[in-house]
Amino acid sequence: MNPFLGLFESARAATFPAQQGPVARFIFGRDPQEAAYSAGVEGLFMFIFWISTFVFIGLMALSFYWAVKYRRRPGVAPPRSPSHNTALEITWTIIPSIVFISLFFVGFRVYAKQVIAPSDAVRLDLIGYRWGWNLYYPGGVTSTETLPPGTISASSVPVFMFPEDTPILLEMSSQDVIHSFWVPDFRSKMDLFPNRSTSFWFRTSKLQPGDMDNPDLGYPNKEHILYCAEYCGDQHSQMLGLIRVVPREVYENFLRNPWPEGISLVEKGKLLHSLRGCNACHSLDGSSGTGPTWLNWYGYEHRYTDGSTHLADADFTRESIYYPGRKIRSGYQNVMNSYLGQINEEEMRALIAFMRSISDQGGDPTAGFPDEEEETGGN
Ligand code: HEC
Ligand SMILES: [Cu+2]
Repeated sequence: MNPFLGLFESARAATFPAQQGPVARFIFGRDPQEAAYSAGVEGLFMFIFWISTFVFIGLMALSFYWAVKYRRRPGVAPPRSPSHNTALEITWTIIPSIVFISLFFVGFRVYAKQVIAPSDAVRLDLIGYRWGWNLYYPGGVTSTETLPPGTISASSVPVFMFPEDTPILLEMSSQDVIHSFWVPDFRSKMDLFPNRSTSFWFRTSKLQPGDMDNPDLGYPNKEHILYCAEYCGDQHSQMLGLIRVVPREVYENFLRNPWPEGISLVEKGKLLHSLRGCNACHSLDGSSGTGPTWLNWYGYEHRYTDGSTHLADADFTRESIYYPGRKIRSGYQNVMNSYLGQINEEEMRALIAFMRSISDQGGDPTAGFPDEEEETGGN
């Protein structure tokens, strides 16, 4: 390490230890425990906080003291101000300079730590969209779990698993507008852009037997809430995720076998409706949102802005999901993104089975895959 940097760093570490003090706890709330999470952001914040507090209290005390000491008194003529004092002027130049320059070095170090990920970090792709997150694990695996509505948000929230005690590098981009990855527990955030990639890294904590943020899981885990910190439209406030740090075996098991055991195609489709964010625009209860409801959609004829009508069958569903701009449903805007390359064949079948299952014209969704046999309903 550069000896100059080392000097400032050890000075900072000696004055402000990595352990969260009572004031830091008051300001930040929950202790992230491991300084690695926050790349020293919290320490840097407290460093600046204490310097500012010290200067503020010092200045206020001195002004008050002098205001009293040199107040106007009857019979005492005001003394002439000194024109200058070399020793004093040098002191008040040099001391603040040292303080500010040290802030630069300490800050730069934290910044560098934060932008340069360790070379052994696990790289994962994170895509932000209106209004949700897709995290792609190796082999195209995506999250298969959501928190039910009402747990931390009015809508369901995807759960993203990460192995414990591992550096994670997220390669991020956005599908539509600017979003921002923000996990308050990590003390830091990073924007996601539609036309550029950005990255964010953090180290997950080493789990202790007592780490049981979700006691129902039966194994140690820590949970952190992920927010979007860049206003991105209607349901920006619901653009949440849950980051769950789990033991390595649990993570590896998930990669091998992402779907819960014995889950049916229809249930899978129902999960995908919230996991892939379709729920932001498509209701299941007949109410229309940004997009048409899925209730009794499949197997019926619908009207489109070019004046045509179409039967909602398997083929048309596939086209609507991969090429949503081709036929715009009357009364709606062309705001749905194409899911080409993001929803694979298995997931498409699950979605179709689910849409059939909630339509009284859908036939029996378990009777076979719609693209493999004659349609049962609507034709
Ligand atoms: C940002 C809002 C939004 C999201 C997210 C969204 N859609 Fe849509 N979707 C729409 C809108 C608006 C329409 C109607 C306009 C059109 O036909 O393109 C639509 C139309 C559709 C249609 C055709 C409906 C019809 O009557 O023709 C299907 C099928 C569909 N979406 C499926 C999905 C699936 C599956 C997902 C999730 C993987 C999804 N949508 C995510 C807004 C959205
Ligand atoms: Cu957003």
